[in-house]
Amino acid sequence: MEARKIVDAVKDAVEAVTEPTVPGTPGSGTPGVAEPTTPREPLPPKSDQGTPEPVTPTGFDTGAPKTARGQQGAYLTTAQGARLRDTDHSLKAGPRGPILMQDHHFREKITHFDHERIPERVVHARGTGAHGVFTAYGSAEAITSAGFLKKNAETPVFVRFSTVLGSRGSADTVRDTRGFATKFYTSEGTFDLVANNIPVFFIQDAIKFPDIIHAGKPHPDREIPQAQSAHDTFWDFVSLHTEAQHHTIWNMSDRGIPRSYRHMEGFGVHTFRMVNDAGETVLVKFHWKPKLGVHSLVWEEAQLIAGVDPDYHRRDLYDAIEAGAYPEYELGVQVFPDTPDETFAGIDLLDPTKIVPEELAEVQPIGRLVLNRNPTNFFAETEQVAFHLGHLPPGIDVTNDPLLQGRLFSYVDTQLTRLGGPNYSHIPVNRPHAPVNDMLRDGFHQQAVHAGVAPYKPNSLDGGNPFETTEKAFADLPVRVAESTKVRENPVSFDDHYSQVRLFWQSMTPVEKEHIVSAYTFELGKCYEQAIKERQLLALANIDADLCAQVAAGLGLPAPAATVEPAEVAPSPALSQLGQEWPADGRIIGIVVGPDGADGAGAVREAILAAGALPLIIAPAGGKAGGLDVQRTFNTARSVEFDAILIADAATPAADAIPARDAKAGAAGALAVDPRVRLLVEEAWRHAKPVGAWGTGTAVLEQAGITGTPGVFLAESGPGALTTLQQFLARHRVWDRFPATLA
Ligand code: HDE
Repeated sequence: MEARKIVDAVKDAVEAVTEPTVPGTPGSGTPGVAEPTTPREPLPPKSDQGTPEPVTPTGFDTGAPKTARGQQGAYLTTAQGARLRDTDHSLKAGPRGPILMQDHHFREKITHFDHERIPERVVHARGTGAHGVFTAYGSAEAITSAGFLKKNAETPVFVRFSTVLGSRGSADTVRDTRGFATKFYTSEGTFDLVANNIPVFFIQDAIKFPDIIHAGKPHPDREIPQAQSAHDTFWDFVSLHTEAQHHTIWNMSDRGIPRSYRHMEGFGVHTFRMVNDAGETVLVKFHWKPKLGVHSLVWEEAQLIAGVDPDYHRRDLYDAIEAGAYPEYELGVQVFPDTPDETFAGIDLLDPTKIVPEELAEVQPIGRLVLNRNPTNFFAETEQVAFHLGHLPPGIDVTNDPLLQGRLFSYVDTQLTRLGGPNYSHIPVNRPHAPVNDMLRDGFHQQAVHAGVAPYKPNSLDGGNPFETTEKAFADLPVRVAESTKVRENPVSFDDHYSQVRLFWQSMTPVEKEHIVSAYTFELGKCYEQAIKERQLLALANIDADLCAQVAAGLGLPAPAATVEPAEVAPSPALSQLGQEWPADGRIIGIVVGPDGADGAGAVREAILAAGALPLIIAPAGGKAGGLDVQRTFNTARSVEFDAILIADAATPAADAIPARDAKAGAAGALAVDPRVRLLVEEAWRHAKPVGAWGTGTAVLEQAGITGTPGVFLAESGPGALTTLQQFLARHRVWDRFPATLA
């Protein structure tokens, strides 16, 4: 009886507060943006939500669908094309009743949703892609018969950039290697150049790949840390398996935290073989060189971005392409004679833990890549693209590098699980642009309706088709395979694990060395096991005593003595990122203005656009500031988004807008500076970015206490500030500010 009363009471209460819902009641939509009742185009993005405006004329008809963001057509249908009246309510036995089994639309919608996800890539799960065009210079014609490398040949490409260790949703700016995989849709068959931004690898033999990846991925018990190498299992493995030390020092250098995918080199890592029309062969290593130069983040900046904007690199690439600031890279090759011992200058070309310094073998440019179109659909293109080292056109072949040999197996194999069967080359982004006439049949997700009755050779029933040919066909080169016995061994030359690591360290400038020391100290400082730290210090001692001593001091541990005689190495200046000047194209400059804009801000903005960089106006609130469109507000802006900051106005806030904790902002009688603007400037300064000001903006620099330090400038006017700024941007950062910032 008591229970019955409670049920009744609850029922009464629920009925009292529940208004009957009437679909389509006027005013039931989102306030201010009512749901359209007749088909129309999607709303354009708001001014502060859009991508930065174009900075260069596009120059290309990229073929991208112009209205690709909408749905396909006006009326909703089932998967079978039947139009639908209602997709918001399931079919029920009365408004309060259970869902009926016969609701085929409900079942189709939910079932498809339940199966929307596919397994993420086992490595390189986090990535982003873009379409582009590769144009050959013709300079490789003498060494390869590949048609796409003939002079002025234009080939469509799809590129996917990635991190290695993190899951699909992990942050972009973690310390890691970056993937740089390019699919050339050549008319002679697809060529995949599946490269990284680091020219060496952790292991010399593919059979060790599961070991290094298991060590780098999160701990199997707690599934932490995500997308990090700063943990015990990673350092346990690399300190024991010392052939990993070369790749590891690249990760600990600024190369491990690129500024963007536009500022990154790419390396094929392995040595490949090229063959020309006369059948002559050479050995080559592939290099991508970014037009904007190789630049990196600083560590604190990378960490902040991982929280503030985990999609930073993805966003940068997308925005740059939408803005017309198309990323460009030059493809180059180092060319070596194809000698029986497969070495060059004493370096074993089959050892993927070794580079050939550019000073010994120049990188010769053979073509130019321009990324000019964003994918229309991330899943369809970027997620489903499948690369494979065995996608080779005639004129390019593999070598016996044992890492490369293993990869030739892995890349097909992994797609079988990830893309659900053997027909992944039928997915639009994977379809070759060359005519396909294979005898592969059936299987899951078969898209082709093959005609004919004889998918076998020899046959007479299909007229003997298809025929083999020697014309423009891939040829297996008659490369000599040494007569030998079966062994599980490496060549002796693979045993040198330290000399090239030392070469890298000694090629760095003092600032870069300081960053490397900080990175090792940070990562080892995150390890719990004392024995692992000590063992890695021993590896560092074998690389360089000074490096070891500095890291040991940071860890508070004794520096061990080397167990290997240090090699005499000649530094390779090409390995350093410093010392050159680069175009400022696509660099992002924040201009802080007040609620009413600022004198000269509009002119500077125009001048920045004309110089090929991207100005973003930062104001106290969104909308307009003195006629300027506001792209960022004091709430949404954070220094890490910008390569430089210009303060046009101190942006004096109303006294009561300053949070109490910042009431001390500014000396008595000085302009009150919004604390968010001060933070913007202080962070930019710590990260060695140029900071300039004019007008009342100079008060901000004074209050931050940075006036008179390198890269901080006061200008008479807006245009004056830009001239000074450009000089700093050409060198990327104000390097003189390190190491005082300890970033
Ligand atoms: Fe990969 N690698 N890898 N790798 N790799 C994959 O293939 C593998 C290696 C690289 O954006 C996987 O489709 C083995 C070196 C890139 O889709 C997998 C070995 C280099 C990408 C695989 C290596 C790379 C991958 C996972 C040691 C630089 C991303 C998903 C022998 C030259 C491609 C996939 C994309 C992806 C295996 C070593 C670059 C499992 C076994 C060295 C850029 O097949």
